[in-house]
Amino acid sequence: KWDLPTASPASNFHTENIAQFAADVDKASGGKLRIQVHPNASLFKAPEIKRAVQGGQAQAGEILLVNFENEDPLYGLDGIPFLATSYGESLKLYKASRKALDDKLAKQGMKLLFAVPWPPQGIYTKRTLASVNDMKGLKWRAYSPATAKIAELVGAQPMTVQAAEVSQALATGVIDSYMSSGATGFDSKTYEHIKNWYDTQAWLPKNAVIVNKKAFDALDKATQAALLKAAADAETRGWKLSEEKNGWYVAQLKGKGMNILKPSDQLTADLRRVGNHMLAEWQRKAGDDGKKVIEAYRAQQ
Ligand code: PCA
Repeated sequence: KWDLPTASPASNFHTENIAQFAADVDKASGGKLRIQVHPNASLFKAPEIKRAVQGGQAQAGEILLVNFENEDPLYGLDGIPFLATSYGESLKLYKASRKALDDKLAKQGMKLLFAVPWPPQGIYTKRTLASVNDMKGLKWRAYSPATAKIAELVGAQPMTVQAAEVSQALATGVIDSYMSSGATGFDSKTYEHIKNWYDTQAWLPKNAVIVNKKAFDALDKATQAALLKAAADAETRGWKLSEEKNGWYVAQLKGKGMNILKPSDQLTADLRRVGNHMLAEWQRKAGDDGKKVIEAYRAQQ
């Protein structure tokens, strides 16, 4: 019996996908491997899940890769604004980086089972934004080093708040803006506090389901095969689900009275400049390994 902690609520599409994955594993292994999913950061908080899997406190877990960019730039690849902005591009970026990602995790005693993107990231803000000048002084919720960096570059005040605490941070006025998907805006009932969402489609960060290597190796061959098959299915299903539910989530926000806004040309150009700056910085930090991944990504375009 395995534990699999996640940070999202049970109703989130990632968690639903993982619940299906666990059910598939149970069935395909003839009940030999039972995976208990712990949603909503109930077992470990989002930033603690990776270390818990590494240390074997949990056999498996779901992490947001960009949370770990300070550990290694590779984890931050899919959080670079405007590098990959659609599901198609995001899949290419994943293909270009999957091996490097799995190798990195292997060095840390883990294994990548599957990864699924969040829907494209837009800006939740009480203010209306004509350009990045209007972002100065925003109380900006960050969920990763890159989203904190954006705040720094546009003159906003970054504050790290995990998704599970966004609702609280909005209610108490600690934050008045952030970038994320329609999914997280819906899960956190952001529409109760913020009226505007700029659909910038800036990047699609991925969640990854990882497993402790020793726990994996301890399974018999047939169970390992069943697990990997269910993981491959979950990956395919998760990418589809993310794309399908993206429209649904945005429609819910609209239904709750939010303005879904197309960013102005000026705002788009300004944000792209921010993205270019961050890509250059990322490439400096990621060195030759990073260069290879970016080249493999560009080669598919
Ligand atoms: N939701 C997560 C990460 C990206 C997303 O869409 C969050 O806001 O924490």
